[in-house]
Amino acid sequence: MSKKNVEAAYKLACERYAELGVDAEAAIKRLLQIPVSLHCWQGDDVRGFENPEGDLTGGIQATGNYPGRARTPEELRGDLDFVFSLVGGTHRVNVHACYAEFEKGKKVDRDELQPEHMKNWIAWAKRNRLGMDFNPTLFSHPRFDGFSLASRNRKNREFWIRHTAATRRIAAAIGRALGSPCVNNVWIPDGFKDIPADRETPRRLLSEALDACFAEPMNPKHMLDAVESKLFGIGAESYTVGSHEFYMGYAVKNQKVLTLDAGHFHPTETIADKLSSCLLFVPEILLHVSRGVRWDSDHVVIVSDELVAIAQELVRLNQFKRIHIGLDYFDASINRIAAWVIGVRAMQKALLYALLEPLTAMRDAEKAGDYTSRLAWLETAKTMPFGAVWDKFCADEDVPLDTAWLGEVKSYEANVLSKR
Ligand code: RNT
Ligand code: ZN
Repeated sequence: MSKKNVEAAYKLACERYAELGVDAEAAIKRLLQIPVSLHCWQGDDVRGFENPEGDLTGGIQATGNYPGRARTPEELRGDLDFVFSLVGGTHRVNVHACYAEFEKGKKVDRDELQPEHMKNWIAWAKRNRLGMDFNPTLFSHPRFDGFSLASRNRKNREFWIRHTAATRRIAAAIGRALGSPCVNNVWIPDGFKDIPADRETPRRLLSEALDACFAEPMNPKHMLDAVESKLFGIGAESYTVGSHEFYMGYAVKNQKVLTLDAGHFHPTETIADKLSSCLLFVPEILLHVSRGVRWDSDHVVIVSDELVAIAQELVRLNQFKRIHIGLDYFDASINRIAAWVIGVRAMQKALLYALLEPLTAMRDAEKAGDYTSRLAWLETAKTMPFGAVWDKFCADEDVPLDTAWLGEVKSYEANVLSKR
């Protein structure tokens, strides 16, 4: 579509939205201020750089073998650079500890990681004006015995405590260097395939282990601790140590950031409804926006009803400073760059859609007890010219429209990915 047509369609759209009391220009401005944290692990199927040829060895799984995954830090950052050229707005990058880099012959195990092992990521983020988030990697490692921080094996458990403590120092160094707090998210796969005889001991061990991990005081200006629950995992169907109740309790008691992953609840539960409750009791929330299909399948995020519900709740709560938006999925069955681009753009589209809803009219109707009008307004929004505003956002950000980015990804595939 020509620039002229984008502008013409946008002008008409602004007039239509104004009739509903909605300021489309203000919606675009607000969208520009909402950072989305891009997960680096979509680019290489969560493999990391410790053992690049090796497969994942436990606790997490990616499916698919589409060619062209990033094999080195340079390839991964290069792919991310390309993704950033296709998405507008403000962003952060979310990196796992297993993406640390070592000089030749100087590899250390995860419990000895230092900020210097992330220096290339930090320098790259700085150059690109990106914030960064971080995660201890508590899976795919010989010390993972089906359990990590909740392991009954004291040596293993202490190894994972040292690792998590090390990542907090790294996260603080990242946050200090980039001038923006780095959220360090703890997720563990620990659990049992079959019915446990003792559900309590692993949870007590986890609670004590977390206390040990978090013992060193950190400046919240530099880093924030987050904890992520899960309902079940493959091979841990009957019992997951770090359940929602566990971490909700832990985060409330210790005032930690609570991570809500859209794929980590029963399929009919939506995290959208959880935000307003959690925010009353925990200081901040980290979202892992994902798309479960029947289970926590980590499908690429699209503009689904669930995503729109999350975005609506974010806009209605209007507490963007307390809610960090991160993406978390890994699809190795399609072009990985496209997977990133579709997911980030979907998140932004859902936010823009929510920012363009006639919220004042809906709230007025609700206050007056007029639920008929509230429902009617909700439906009216669905046929408004949302796409014209989205195109204008993309055009202003100098990124391709929805009709054009795929062509660029296909060329990148032909020129870069297919040579790997
Ligand atoms: C796994 C969790 C976790 C991971 C990342 C890689 O079910 O969602 O957040 O996806 O740490
Ligand atoms: Zn997650």
